[in-house]
Amino acid sequence: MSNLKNYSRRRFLAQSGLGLIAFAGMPGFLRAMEGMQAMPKLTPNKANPNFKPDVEFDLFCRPGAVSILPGQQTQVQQYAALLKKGPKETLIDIPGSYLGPLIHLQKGQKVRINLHNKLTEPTVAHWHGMHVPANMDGHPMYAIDPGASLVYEFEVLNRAGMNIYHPHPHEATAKQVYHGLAGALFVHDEEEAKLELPGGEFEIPIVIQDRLFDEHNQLIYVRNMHDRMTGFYGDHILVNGRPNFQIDVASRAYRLRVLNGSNARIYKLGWDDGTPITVIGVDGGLLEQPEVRPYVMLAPGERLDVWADFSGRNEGSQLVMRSLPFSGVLPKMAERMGGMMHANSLPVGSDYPIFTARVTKKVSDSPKLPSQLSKINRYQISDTANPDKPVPIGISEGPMAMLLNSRPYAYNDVQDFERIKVNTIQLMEIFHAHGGGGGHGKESAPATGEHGAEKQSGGMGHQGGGMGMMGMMGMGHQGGGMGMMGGMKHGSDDPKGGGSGMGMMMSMAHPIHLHGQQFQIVSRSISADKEADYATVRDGFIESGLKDVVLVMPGEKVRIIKPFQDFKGLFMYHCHNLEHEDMGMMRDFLVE
Ligand SMILES: [Cu+2]
Repeated sequence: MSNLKNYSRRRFLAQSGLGLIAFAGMPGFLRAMEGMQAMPKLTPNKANPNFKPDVEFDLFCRPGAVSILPGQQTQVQQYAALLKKGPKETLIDIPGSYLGPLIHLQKGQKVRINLHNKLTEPTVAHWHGMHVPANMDGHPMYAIDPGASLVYEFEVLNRAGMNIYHPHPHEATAKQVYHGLAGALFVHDEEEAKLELPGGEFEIPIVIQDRLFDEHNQLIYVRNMHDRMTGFYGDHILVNGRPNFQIDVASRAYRLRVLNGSNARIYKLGWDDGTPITVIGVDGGLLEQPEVRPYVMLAPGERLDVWADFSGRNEGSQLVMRSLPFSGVLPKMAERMGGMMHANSLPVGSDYPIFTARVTKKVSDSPKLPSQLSKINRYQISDTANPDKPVPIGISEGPMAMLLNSRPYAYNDVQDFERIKVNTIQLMEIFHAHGGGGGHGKESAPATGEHGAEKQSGGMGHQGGGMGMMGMMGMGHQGGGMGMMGGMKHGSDDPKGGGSGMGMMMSMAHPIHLHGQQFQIVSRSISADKEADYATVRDGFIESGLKDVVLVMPGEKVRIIKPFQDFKGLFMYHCHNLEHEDMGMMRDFLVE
């Protein structure tokens, strides 16, 4: 409380009725109060002379300017790459885009990537979806200063799939991704090659992002705490960095490699003429068999492999991929507060176009959709090391912050339940534990917990995230504090644990991402009071493939099985709503 300016600003916000959301920026402050450790600064990894790469390239992070909207160019940050060794198809630029080049790797390749920071701030690259050693995973502790370089060396162990590379520096991931630092990384293998799926010009990356521009075509980013609490939303949909994206297609089958590269926006993808979507893969690669759905949900960080067959369509016809209407992903409170802040002309869950496919050529031949795509090695709950005691991933939603397991991110703050034995398969449960940064232990337990996680996460409330923290900050003595406490108490007094409580008011959908190997989704369950909203999204979740992001809706509980093989060290788990991540909605598993 030494910062008088912050104090008066907070008091002002509290008195003006904005206090509840203004506290969203607190985790950094909480961390300071608790004396948690600062992120260490490590010496950047150098090339290992004994590592013989099959592929090597330089990857530059640098400022740039690109034409996105008509008129003035937009200042961005972007990845650029230079191949030093390996097949020339390894790197494919997307012309005119701020996105980094498409990286194509083969399973089994040894890869060296030299990351060069040409920005004016620290950065580090993370290979989202890739199973690599902890010190190659782009943990924030490996961030490098401007002018510095960092060498990554790893063998490609993943099966074929679409992955993402993006920055992961401490509390600056969202801003850097938003300004353009992101790209797609494809792994290919024999299982995929045998299928002879549409390739070359018939395989099209579709990276969906939303951005907000000022009158000079420059990117606008977070303006207030409300933008952080809900995540940041633009009002222009870009595909591969372009507005009003169109593809010209022949009347045959295409393979669309779709990635939601948005910071926070969730899409409900569907074709405008009601044609169902045929999905052949998700985050962790090909499904075993195609799935046909009326629509598919795609949250930040999630990928979709779509079989889009334009056979039989006439030259001149077009098909539009839209985001269809849905509800329930934003906090009810934010919906109300939203009206007082900056109204977005493209509300989440409204109906709007993503891109258009125009049939410009009639052909008679098309590849056929294989009925069997791949074989997935599946685990049973009995294969897990903890069938009766799932590792808890509690989504802690409070007026102060969005957190995981009631604790803001801090380096070297690994709790007992976050220690994982290497080469084990773990059962994990993601659930909403209401009462975020200031949450009380009682509500930290899962609403319907009948398992070990209840005890573990309940205990956490007492260790750090609970009332003690509120007392420590002296909230109760300051204007808005009491009101907030009152609201939270009210919530815990409610026998159903929700509806009128503050946690419930802040409850929203979170795309939860776990670093390292992909997981299976075992089960999802939704609380009865959320059924109506859930009905607008439920048919859009694909559970038959391997995932590394799962969208957890308000009132939803998701059980997953995740292997932790081969590598020891710190592996992050976090919300892939990137504003939430930077707010501290991130933790580490220590694999040992
Ligand atoms: Cu989140």
